[in-house]
Amino acid sequence: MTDVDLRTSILRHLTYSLGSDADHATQHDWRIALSLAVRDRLIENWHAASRATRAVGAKRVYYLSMEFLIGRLLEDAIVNLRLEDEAQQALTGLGLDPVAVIQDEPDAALGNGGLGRLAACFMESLSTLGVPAFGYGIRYEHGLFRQSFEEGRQIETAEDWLTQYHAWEFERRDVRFKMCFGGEVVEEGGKPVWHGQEAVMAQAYDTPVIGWRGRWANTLRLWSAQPLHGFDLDRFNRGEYAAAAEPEALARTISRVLYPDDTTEQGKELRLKQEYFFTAASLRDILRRFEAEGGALTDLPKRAAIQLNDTHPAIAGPELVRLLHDEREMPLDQAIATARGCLSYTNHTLMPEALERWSEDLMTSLLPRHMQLIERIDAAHAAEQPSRSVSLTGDGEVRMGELAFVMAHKVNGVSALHTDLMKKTVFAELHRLHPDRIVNETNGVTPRRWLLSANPRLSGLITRTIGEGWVDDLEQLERLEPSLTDPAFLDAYAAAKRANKADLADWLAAEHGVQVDPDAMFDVQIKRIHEYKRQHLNILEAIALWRDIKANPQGNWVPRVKIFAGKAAPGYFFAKEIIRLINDVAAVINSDPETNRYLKVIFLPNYNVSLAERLIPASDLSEQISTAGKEASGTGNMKFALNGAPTIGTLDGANVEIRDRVGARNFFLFGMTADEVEARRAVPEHAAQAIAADPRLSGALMEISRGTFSRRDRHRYRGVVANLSGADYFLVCSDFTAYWDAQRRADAAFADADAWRRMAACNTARSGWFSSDRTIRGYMADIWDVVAVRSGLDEAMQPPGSSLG
Ligand code: F58
Repeated sequence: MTDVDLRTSILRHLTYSLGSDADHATQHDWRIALSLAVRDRLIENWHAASRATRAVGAKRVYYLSMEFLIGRLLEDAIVNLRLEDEAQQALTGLGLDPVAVIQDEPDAALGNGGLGRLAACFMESLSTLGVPAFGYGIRYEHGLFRQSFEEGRQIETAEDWLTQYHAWEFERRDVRFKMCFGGEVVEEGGKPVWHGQEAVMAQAYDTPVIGWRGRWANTLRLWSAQPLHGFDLDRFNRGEYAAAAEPEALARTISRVLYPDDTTEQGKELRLKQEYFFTAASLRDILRRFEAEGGALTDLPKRAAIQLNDTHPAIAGPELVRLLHDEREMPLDQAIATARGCLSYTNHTLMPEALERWSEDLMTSLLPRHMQLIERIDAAHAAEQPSRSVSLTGDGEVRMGELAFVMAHKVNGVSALHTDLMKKTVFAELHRLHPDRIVNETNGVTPRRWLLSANPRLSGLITRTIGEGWVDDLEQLERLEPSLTDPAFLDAYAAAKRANKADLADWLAAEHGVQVDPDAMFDVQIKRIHEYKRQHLNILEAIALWRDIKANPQGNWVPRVKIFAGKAAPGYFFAKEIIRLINDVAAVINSDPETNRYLKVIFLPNYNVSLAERLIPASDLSEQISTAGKEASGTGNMKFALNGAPTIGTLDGANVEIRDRVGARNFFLFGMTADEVEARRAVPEHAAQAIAADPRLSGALMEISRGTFSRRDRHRYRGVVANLSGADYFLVCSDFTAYWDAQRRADAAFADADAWRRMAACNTARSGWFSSDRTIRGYMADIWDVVAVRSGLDEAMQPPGSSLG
């Protein structure tokens, strides 16, 4: 394939794969033709990678995740295959705008936020490192909902990425498994046998995940739910048209839509079905591969490392025990030990309401054999602990976190602070019983997408300065250190940022009709809307600042553009109120002629991976202001630091480690620590005290209460104000003054352009540790016990006909 030039290949695909021709082709046709032409360049390496894995009998990583927030695939493939120049030339030669063609691709939004994006970064790093791996998840027909605003309020509509031709996936007609639900367990020949009542087919769809330089590609295998039997012709012929199609519709429901909830999924039977559906199909596939390759079942842990991304696939424990014990006659204790040898579990939250629990009744009716096995696993575990202090069930519920913990040989947190808190809080007792089980693997992000591809100006400068080794060895960014005092480098650094900001300003004007000054500070908070992430703290500061500017319009203000983006779970009323408040405040502040030279507030709709790629390279200040102890890690924080936006933040999640690395002087720290938060909550009237002590805070709240931002409905935000001045669980008021002060420190620093560019460049130079390559190496050594399979890969790079071809 490599001998065919890209332009020829695009034209061939346009003609022969799409049946279109250059005169009539739409942007979409060109984009698909380009995708297929690029895809041709990676298929052989993809196959070579799996042949190399089989040839050496390598252990594989299986990453089980309900979510893979992969975003656009075409640009990623072009960048990783180093086809940028070729693609650019081919497209311009065809009279097309390369940017428009690339941006024609819809995001694959198969995730809610950080957890799903982490899975996508991990898949890319596994391929870059040459580690044999499969990602397993669900091929949702509809990803995360699309967000728009109506009078400032969030409106959700269905997302439909799959209505377009999806150039990157392959349906595997030969990989399908029957999955059962419900029914009963009966004794047959002295053995319990589960007879499911309802069944659906899990159909595999594969997407190649290409690593840096295309040296290795792994597979993302997503399951789609399909009916077991086709269409019911008898019923149709009897005139029962709807009924004839019913079984199909019902079966497909399972992979129809991604749950958008940020809270517990209790009582949602469909969610439990989704979890079991993809987990069980994946395990079936893993065992099929293992058995095809041969080996004693007890050796499964030597060949398969199965990582559970949160508790959503925690049913893997009992299911694997069932497959080994019930279906393959391994003694129960050995089955439990074998399953544990394979399984490990990543925790992403300490918030009690987000820890999954399923009612025992639901579990019994949907998965009767699993409920029995959970009881057996619980009993076996209880026998090991004299105090019997931990139980997998209680109050009529199955505790999925505890189940995942007990069935895993390693359990990890996602930042140093989070892991420490896991040991002290949610898993304190289990940690005491199994002191070696919990390990920390601080999150990371892939530098290919989040720096090389998203920020070509900065990555070009870095490559010109230190060479391109940093792309897959991000700690080489340290080599920028001597340049941090070189005025020519700093000028170029600042020029790259300024150009990114000018591009963003143009886009904001063209797409959203807002004018912003590219020399203002771009202050950005983009993430899910949640009380603990405290977007309301940010907007309160904006209101207070606006009041201060109005009181002294001649003052020496540092111009700011506050940019927000993020979705609220459809059922999370308070989060939706925060969105509306920010939009209402923006409308008033942006149209105030007295202040709008200095302050603008923008809430961009429909936050997704592509929007993040646009915003982060153009940001000056990164808002990471969660209540300490609540954000497990954060990964956006790393992307901003890497792209030269210093953080204003609390000592929470990975902020702590970012600050340790970039240096305290290059980080605007504020707020209570996790310990202080606990103590403060115990103070009676803590919010009222904080409000009384800070006239800026009371002024901002007063402005909201009196309807300044909701003139036709003065009481609109009564609930928000009551929450903040009452329980204020997330301590917005108690942290306000410290936040205000930190913002003014940021203003002062920004006003000194030389100091600011040094601070920004320092963030880039010192963030190399936050690569997901480093994180994956940690999992490989501490949890999975796998090694990379790189030998033969350079041959795999050869055209067909080479030794591996
Ligand atoms: C996030 N969790 C953490 N959950 O909040 C964040 O601190 C961390 O950096 C990230 O994981 C990666 O470790 C998260 O994104 C979800 O989106 C769940 C999806 C399923 C429903 C419950 C929330």
